[in-house]
Amino acid sequence: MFIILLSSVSSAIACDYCQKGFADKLIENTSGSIHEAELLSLMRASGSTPNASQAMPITNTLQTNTLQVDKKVSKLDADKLSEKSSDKNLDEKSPFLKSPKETLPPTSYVEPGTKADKKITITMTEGETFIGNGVTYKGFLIDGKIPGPTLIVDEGDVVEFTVDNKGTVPHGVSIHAAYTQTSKYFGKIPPGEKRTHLFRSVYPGVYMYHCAPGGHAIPMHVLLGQYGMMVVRPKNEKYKMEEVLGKKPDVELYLLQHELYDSGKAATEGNALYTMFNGKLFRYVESPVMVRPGDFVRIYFLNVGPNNISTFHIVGILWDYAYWQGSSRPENTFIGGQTALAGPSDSWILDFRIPEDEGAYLMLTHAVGPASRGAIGILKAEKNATRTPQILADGPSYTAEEMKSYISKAARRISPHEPGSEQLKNPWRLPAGETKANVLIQGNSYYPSVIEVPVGTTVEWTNEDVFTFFDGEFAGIHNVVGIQGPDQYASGMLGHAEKFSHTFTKVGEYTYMCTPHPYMRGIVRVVDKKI
Ligand SMILES: [Cu+2]
Repeated sequence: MFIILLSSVSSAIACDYCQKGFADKLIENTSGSIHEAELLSLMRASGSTPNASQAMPITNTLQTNTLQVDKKVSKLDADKLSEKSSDKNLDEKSPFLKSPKETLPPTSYVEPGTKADKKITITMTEGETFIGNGVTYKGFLIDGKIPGPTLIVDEGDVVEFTVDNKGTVPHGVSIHAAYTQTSKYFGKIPPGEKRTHLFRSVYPGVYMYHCAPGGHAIPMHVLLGQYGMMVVRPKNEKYKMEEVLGKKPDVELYLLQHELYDSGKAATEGNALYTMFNGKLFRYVESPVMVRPGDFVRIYFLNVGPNNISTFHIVGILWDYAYWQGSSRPENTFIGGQTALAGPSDSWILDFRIPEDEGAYLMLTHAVGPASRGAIGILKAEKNATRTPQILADGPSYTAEEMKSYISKAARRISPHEPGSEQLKNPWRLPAGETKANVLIQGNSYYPSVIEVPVGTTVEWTNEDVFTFFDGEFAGIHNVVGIQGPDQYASGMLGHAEKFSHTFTKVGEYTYMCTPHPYMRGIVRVVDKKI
């Protein structure tokens, strides 16, 4: 039965699980685990073109409840809320609405068919980009870059948001600026399909958006680089600094801090290999942000993480005003301060002046480890500087020709879910005297992803992914299927803590993959004992 499975796998690696025949053949190769049963039922339900509404055999009752709440809230609009808030009875009952003047905005829910003020489309793919210092990174991209595009809308805008999945695995989106359900519309978009949904921008601020194909795949696609910044600008209210100075900023810098990892194990454990601003190591050291003494500078700061905190600081600058989460409300405005503390997905708007003398101001996270791994930039003050008034948080994008050149010259090619170029700790070699090697399946990758063992060694794979709930790119369930090498082998589907082992009796290089997650690859290099 392994041979039947293997012939199916090697014929079409890109999206095997989309093929109905593949799911049927998988049934012949069962381990009998509960996880495998879940995966098989998911495959049967989704067929070759799964979508969010039909592919939900792992039921989430919470989502059903939320839908009911949505409907109730949708009946409220700003005027009705305003009337209610001036109602004396409500004031007495509510712990929040103490002032008759206090109102709440509507939520982001809008009826289908509402006319949009802004239209946004983002495109999801898997691919490789250049992150500086001679390093390329192969992960998941939005509009061909990491981070994805900076999305800017105004308070009150009805936004028509479209996600176009041009990749080979399911993608989706979670929009933190939306105060309503988005997961059920954008939760799991099959390869080659698009989804569109409307929402209203209600609270001004600086927000994260990220890929969210459901369940275990949400953290995985975030760890792999699919995220970006979305800004909602206030409509009537002004940020305090604009009131005080009577002008708009001279320079606006949208600054997104994020980290990248060399393996799924490192990613799920938070051991970042690189940390950077806007997609490139030391991007604004190489090309400083130019300002003039006396300028009013605004930084839209978002720490995406996805694991580490940031204490953003500029050497020689104090914030005149810092606005929590980018909110323009006076209650969320702080005066003075040396750092902006931001956990993953936290944000600030930071307003300050450039002092009178010329010079360089270092921008960094004062968590010094991450800073030394790439999260440092320079604001350079010169009297006659040529300024760029608005610098967005988009990662750099490259032409196919440029990428070809970067790849050919790369000192290192990082890929958290496959070997890539020879990695930092790889190939891992079996210590002398040992006859068994262990490979972990963690964070949608094999670790170590390349191992070198003497002929006759038994390799045991253990699935260390824990998150097997909810629908979405087949959760944290994995397998091991040989696709190249002198010998053939394939495991059943492995749930959390389940194992598979195979003894390698022939010298050679063996490449294997995970069929539910076809981008996951590993290598076993079997060498003669005498070598
Ligand atoms: Cu994705």
